Amino acid sequence: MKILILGGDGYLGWPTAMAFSKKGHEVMVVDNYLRRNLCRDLDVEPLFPVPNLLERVRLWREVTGHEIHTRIGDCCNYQFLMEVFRECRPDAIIHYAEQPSAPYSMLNHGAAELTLMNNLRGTFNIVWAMREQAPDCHLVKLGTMGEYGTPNIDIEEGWIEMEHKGRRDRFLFPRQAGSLYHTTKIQDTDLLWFYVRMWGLRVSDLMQGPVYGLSVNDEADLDQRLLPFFNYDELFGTVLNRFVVQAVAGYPLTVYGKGGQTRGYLNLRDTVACVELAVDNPADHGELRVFNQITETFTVNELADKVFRVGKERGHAVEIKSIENPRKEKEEHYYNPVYTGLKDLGLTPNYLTDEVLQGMFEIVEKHKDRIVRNRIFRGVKW
Ligand code: USQ
Repeated sequence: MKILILGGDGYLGWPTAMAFSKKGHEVMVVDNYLRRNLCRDLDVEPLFPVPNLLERVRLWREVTGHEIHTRIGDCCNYQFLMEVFRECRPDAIIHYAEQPSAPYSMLNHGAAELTLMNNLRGTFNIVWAMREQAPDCHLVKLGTMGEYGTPNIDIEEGWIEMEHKGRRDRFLFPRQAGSLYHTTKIQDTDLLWFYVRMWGLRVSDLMQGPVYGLSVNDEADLDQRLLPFFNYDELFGTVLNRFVVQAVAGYPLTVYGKGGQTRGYLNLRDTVACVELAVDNPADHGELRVFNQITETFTVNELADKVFRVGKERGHAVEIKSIENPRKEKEEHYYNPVYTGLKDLGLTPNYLTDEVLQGMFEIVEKHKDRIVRNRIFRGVKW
């Protein structure tokens, strides 16, 4: 298949590009380096330097013999995007091209505006480019479990049947996000559902939880220049990745508030597997298909305890310290999402075992000297 990966330089995008290329698909990757530039400007660079996209593609070719095509540009630029579509003629589009950080979106007016404009304009342009250039193509869009928030009822897989005054209908599951970033994902879903109804587009919307991990394939394990970004800062690092770095640095694990916040988590390897499953089993014309893309749920305290135990075994002086929560979120709550769709398609999860954590520790320890402590917590308040 011809696979177009938008946002292909990122934490999820690059591993996805390697996976599809390895399987023999024709892959084109687009990125405008937004994430790299924001990290540089805000002094929150990842744990180790990552070669730019053109260098990574060269390396990938050397290691595997496979070609990945690249275009550096912005999905908010409709002309550029149309050119990409004309050139690639995709069978499937994987859309990661968004500002992905909740704390960044709450930083100040400029960051909030960038998040809102970038995420919505990008999605809007993609929908239009599909209609104009590739109406049969399947869009796989990265959404987030955070679209649902933490309601006091079970979270269904995207849709809910409702009975009201004796009549029934099916609706998108109610959504109430906890950051502007998460809100833009809700707005994306609304845009997509509108255009699916109007134009019969084929869309899979993946409601993903926080991702952890670094190991993606044998090639990157051997040549670590092929590894994805690994952010451990408050803005772009996800909680488990942060905790492992904190444990190695001897920085008390930053549990926000009571630590009872529960989320659905997944291994980076499973993100890639889920996206592959979605591409291999496309949505129909006029269908917005939603999957809850998580493999298990944990509270923040449970994650901290795991990192504490494995970190201690490896000889680190790990400490857990609850700090005042900079976010506005429930710290103790009901959380029971359904996540059977991707397993029904064949997902075999890589659960968060001690072995997986040991693997994360191994890589982080190699880069211990690069950890910059003042990147870990700055206290971006909601
Ligand atoms: N948390 C801590 N200490 C920390 C960092 C986070 O207690 O040092 C807590 C947060 O308050 C939150 C939970 O851990 O309750 C998860 O935080 P996170 O920073 O790992 O995840 P989040 O900001 O929600 O965003 C991440 C990704 C985002 C994705 C989302 C999925 O950055 O792109 O959409 O996970 S979800 O959380 O399910 O919405």
